[in-house]
Amino acid sequence: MVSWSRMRRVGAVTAVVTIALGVGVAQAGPTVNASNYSFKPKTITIQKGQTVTWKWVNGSHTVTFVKGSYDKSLNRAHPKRTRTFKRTGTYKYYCRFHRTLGMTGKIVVQ
Ligand SMILES: [Cu+2]
Repeated sequence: MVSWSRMRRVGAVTAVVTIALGVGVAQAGPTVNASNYSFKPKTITIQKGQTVTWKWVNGSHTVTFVKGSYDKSLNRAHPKRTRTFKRTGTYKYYCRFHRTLGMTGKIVVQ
């Protein structure tokens, strides 16, 4: 039998955690490396609210999502791109220059 005071304490801690997450601070997430001619890892799974970072390794690429308007170049001048995923789902993306070479990737947001 859990005492009432203990239940209240657990409730308070839960409230604090919920508020902290609700502030909207992007949580760090995994990094995808973009090189000639692939994204590595090709598929990643993250939690809702996490931020993915794409890192330029070599060549000239884009991070272009199949759905939506996210379309960013990734090259020496722009060696890092980030996107925060607020909704669950599967997000497919590709490089506009090397899509036919199989330079595609997928983010699974749980
Ligand atoms: Cu490319």
